[in-house]
Amino acid sequence: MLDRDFYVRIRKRLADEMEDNSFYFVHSGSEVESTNDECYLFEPYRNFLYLVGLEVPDAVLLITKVSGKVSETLFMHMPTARETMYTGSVVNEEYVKSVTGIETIADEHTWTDRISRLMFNGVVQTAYMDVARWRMNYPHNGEQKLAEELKDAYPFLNLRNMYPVVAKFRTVKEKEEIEAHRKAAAITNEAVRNMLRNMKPGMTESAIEAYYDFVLKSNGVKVPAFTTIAASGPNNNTLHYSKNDRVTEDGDLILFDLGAQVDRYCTDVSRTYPVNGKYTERQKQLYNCVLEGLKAAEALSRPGQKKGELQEISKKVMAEELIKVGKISKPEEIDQYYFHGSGHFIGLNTHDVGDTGDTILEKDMMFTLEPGLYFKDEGFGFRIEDTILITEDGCDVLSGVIPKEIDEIEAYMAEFNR
Ligand SMILES: [Mn+2]
Repeated sequence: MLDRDFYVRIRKRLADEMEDNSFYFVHSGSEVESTNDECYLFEPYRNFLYLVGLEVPDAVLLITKVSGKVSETLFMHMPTARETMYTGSVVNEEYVKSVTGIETIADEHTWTDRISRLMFNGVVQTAYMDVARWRMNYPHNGEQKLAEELKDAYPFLNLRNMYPVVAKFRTVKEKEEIEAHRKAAAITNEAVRNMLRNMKPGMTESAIEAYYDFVLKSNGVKVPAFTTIAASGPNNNTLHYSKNDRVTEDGDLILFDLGAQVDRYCTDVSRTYPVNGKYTERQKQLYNCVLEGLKAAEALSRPGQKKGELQEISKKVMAEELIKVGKISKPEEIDQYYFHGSGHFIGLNTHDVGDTGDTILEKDMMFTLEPGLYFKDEGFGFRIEDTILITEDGCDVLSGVIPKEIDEIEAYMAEFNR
């Protein structure tokens, strides 16, 4: 987790958004059964994590604002002595207070009593839930169940959704978050370089990927930000390829789309490298069309720029480059080689929240740019993606140290047994 001051600051900002005589509640999410006695890896609800810093299931943060007075309570299950014996958990009340800055920690079962007391004198008429829904038909989560119970007991309650407000906060990073992002990018850089040092034709995509995983785990990153794509040869052209079981061949390119995470702050990077350390002349020619497209968009990434325009810029430049090399004759013909969006916000999610579609970039926003060109007819494709931080007057490409210039890539790979 980040420094306690961060969470205290964000909760204060949230409380400032609440009207008087109201309360806000956010549920941390629940464990989901997978098979037999196993559960899927726990994924905390990111707005809870953003406000509290703890990854515990079935906890609820309650912020009340009554007659101008703000108070915070965290309802959660404290590990019993027996549970601690099994898991070695260090979680107790003192620990929770010290990492979250929340002064009142309450047993999860006292929620009903607390809400009853809060609602009894009739002063509170508004409650803010925090619900993000990707699909209307997904099962109801803990947050929605709490909201339904409240509405059932207090039908007059004015229920509102704070999710978009918190999502908006998350689009502009605090210094602690940027620090975590920088660490994640540095680990990703080291991990990608470890693959470059060790890969050669004949290895499976997964064996190459293992050199990446080794560096992540060595740096305390237990799981990457998302499932690694290591797509060689014809698999370059499958956008979300993740089988990673093909045996690489001499002359193949391998397209990586990957990233480490630190405190859940993600990196998302794509690179397309020659497995044997050298691009063919044709590969170089077409690779540079994508690279120019990325660089053109990065050059315009600064405060005041419409985020949505950046991908059009990449596309326009790539089309010009493809015309120069004679691959296409009219700009619109690029559509047969380029068919996905280029870039998304990044943060506590790889595809992060808060992009309204007409976002104007501001200092400390973070996003990715990821142009690609996919040539089924040539047997290979490319994607090059960076994780970008908007600065005062431009941008800082956090993943920029991960080799993407052809000369740099070939020189680096040549240092290692080639
Ligand atoms: Mn991406």
